[in-house]
Amino acid sequence: MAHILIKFGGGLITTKSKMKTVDREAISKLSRLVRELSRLGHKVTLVHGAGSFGHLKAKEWKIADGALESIIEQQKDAVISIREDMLELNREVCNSLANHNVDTQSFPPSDWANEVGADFSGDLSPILNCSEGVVPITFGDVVDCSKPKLFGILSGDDLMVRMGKEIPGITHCIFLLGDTEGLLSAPPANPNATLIPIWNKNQQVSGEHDKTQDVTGGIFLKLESASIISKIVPHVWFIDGRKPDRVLELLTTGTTRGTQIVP
Ligand code: IP8
Repeated sequence: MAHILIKFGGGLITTKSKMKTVDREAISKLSRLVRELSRLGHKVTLVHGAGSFGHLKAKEWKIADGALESIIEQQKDAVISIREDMLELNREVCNSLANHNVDTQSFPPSDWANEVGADFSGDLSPILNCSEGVVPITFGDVVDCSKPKLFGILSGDDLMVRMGKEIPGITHCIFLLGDTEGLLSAPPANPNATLIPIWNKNQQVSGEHDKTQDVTGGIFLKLESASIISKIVPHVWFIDGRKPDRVLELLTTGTTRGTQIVP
């Protein structure tokens, strides 16, 4: 049986441009997928992104830059507020999973992680030792950092790298995306963009990072993260999260429409 580490992209479970708009329909479809994977006997570990529950306020108050003397008081309020918003989004996801008979246990990074980037510090063992039959879930968050930064943004993509590397026995690592079928030859809005079925880090990509809405690294951070994971985890994929059946197809046939990331 497989152990599948899945990230629900923030753009898949929320509308990224509109403050705190959750996509319940998308989350419900993903919950059905997790139930089906569990029913088939696979183990699932989940990460989710922030979308409009994290990036918009983080951008407004420059949280990714760390503490800035001139706006520190507003930043401190924003840190509290973003953490609350992320807990709210996480509750949405967990409630939907519970409605589909999937038991979860949440691990909010602000409780257990420090520093940013894929080598952040924090003990993964509670996630690793989560009870049998319970799906552990964590998410991109604002975490405490050492001085002078004081705080920063830990992306769900960084969590994927640590977890992909350190959770023994992960067979599949899947990034579910909200607006594309996988990695494209050009940004999704370009009508000439075609799907790249298999990718390694020597292949150039002409991506785009929407800095107006995204305080972490967009597609580039995702690619870098997936490339690191592919050295350890056998099956690493970018798949269209609006088509969760493709994950089931991958598990049953060994392939699907999407982008496979190889070392
Ligand atoms: O959406 C970002 O996580 P990501 C977390 O996984 C926040 O990059 C709070 C913006």
